[in-house]
Order: sequence, then structure tokens, then C-alpha cells
Amino acid sequence: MTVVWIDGKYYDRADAVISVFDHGLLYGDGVFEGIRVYNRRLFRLDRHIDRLYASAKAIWLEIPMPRSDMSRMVAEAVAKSSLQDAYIRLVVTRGKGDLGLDPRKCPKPSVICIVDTIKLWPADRYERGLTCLTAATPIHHRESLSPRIKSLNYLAHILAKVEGIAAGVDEVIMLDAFGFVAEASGMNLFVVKNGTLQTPPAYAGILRGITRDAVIDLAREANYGVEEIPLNRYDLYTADEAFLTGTAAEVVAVTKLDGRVIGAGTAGRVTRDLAARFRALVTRGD
Ligand code: PXG
Repeated sequence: MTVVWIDGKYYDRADAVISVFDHGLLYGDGVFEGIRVYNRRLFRLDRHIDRLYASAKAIWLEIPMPRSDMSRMVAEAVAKSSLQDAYIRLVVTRGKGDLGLDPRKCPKPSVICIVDTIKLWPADRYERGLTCLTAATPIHHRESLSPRIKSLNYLAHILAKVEGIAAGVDEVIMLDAFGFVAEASGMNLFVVKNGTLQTPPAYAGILRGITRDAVIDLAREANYGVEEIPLNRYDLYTADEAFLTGTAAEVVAVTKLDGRVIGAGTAGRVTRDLAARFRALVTRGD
């Protein structure tokens, strides 16, 4: 069952509401995490908690509970849900304030934890791969709203997604403000070229995905080369394989981009191998 925890109390789905004066709603002023539970175990909870507190630090928001309490609360909410496999949305908003944007007028941030499930695409997409489009909307400039902050401002990514929906494709690839390939709407991107993985460097201004890091480790263990280098659309069009990684998406191939078929047009050998290794990792739970 869905479980919602807000600032110390559990609520039913229908009663799980926040104030219209919350700056998370008024200004997108807040941060969040998406975390998966496999077989009742939280996948890499510590890394998600670290990223949440780092995102909060970067926006000058002090989370009103220590990390240990946050981790305990998430684990308790998962146990309460009785869900074997789940998706958790952990949100920290600036809290209630007045109608001006000054964050000092918000005395207490709100903490929200939702335990539910998520499914992005039908199962066949994991075999066939996704059709994609390069969106005209770039991700935020890294010195404007750093893409490394997992903030409540997803409008650039949503506008990119809308372009994809209008064009009838499954997903979108976004460029950064300089025209380099950045990420998908809620996923990191890899290409495979001659058995080597290539992915944009985290410092260049993308979200450093926890799935991305796990896949890089798995690839190195399996003796694939891994290069974190700037990529252009040309590199995607001419890749042997391309795939996306994310907590919600897990590992999923990109088989068509801007009308070009990538590789053989179905999930490739390396993508399948890494998806299987990722499945084994989450099943093991370390
Ligand atoms: N880039 C962005 C912009 C993201 O939002 C990732 C990469 C992957 O990171 P992780 O740590 O999950 O491997 C994300 C992930 C969705 C969805 O519906 C995805 C995310 C957030 C909200 C929704 O796919 N974030």
C-alpha cells in the first residue's frame, strides 16, 4: 500500500497535502530524491541521503533532521508499506512562508516521504529500446541552477519531455548550454563504441546519477573501458549502442535517435550484459 509521511506523521493518500504557502509549490524551492526498494531492501540509501543533503546545502536549506533519523524514517515507511519492490520519493521543501521569495520567511522546511511504485514504459521497451529525439530545450547552465542539484525545478526537463511527446517518441536527449550531450529527462546517458563505454563527465553539469555510478563500477569489473568525456550528437548517431540509466528507468537501450537507427536497432550486447549485471546487483542488494 502507498505510505506518505509528512513532518513526523503518516497520512492516507487522500489526506497527504501541503500548504499553498509552501515555497516548494510557490517557487520550486526544494530538493528531492527518487530511491528504489528491491526485495524489501533500499538500494544505496546512503548515497541518496548524501546527495539529498548536498543538494540542500547547495540551495542554502538546512534539513531539520539528522541523516540518521532520515534513513530510519525511510526504512520505517518502507516496512509500513509492506511493498516488496517500491519507489520512494523523498522531498524537502523550503516550507511555509509568505508570498515573497525570501527563504528567510520560511522558518521550517518540510520533509515528505512517499512510498509507492513506478513504471515508466511497457516491458517491451526494455527489449526493443527507446525511440528518442534531441530536445531543443537545453538543461540549465551549470552556474545558473546546477544540474548536480536535484531540485524541485524540473521545468526544463519537462519542456524537453513535452517536445518528445509532441513528436511521438519515448524519451528525449538534452544538450547542455554549450551544445554537448548532457542527459535524458530523468536519466543519464551512455554510448558504447568498440566495446568501450562513453558518458558525459559529472562535473560538466549533469546530475551524477547513482545508477550511472553503479553501472560504471559494473562495467569496470567486467573489463569494459569507461571514458567520461564530452559527447556530441555525432557520437550518439555513430555509436554501436546507446543506453540510459536511472533509478526509475534502470538500464534501457536507445535504439533510435532523431530518425537514425543506433547500432542494430534493438538493445545491444553490451547494454544487455550491463542490464543483467545491474539486475544481479540490485537483487544482491549491495
Ligand atoms: N538525471 C536527471 C535529471 C534525473 O532526474 C537521473 C539523471 C538519474 O539519477 P539516478 O540517481 O536516479 O540514477 C535523474 C533521476 C523519472 C524520474 O520519472 C527520474 C528522476 C527524478 C524524477 C523522476 O524517470 N531522477
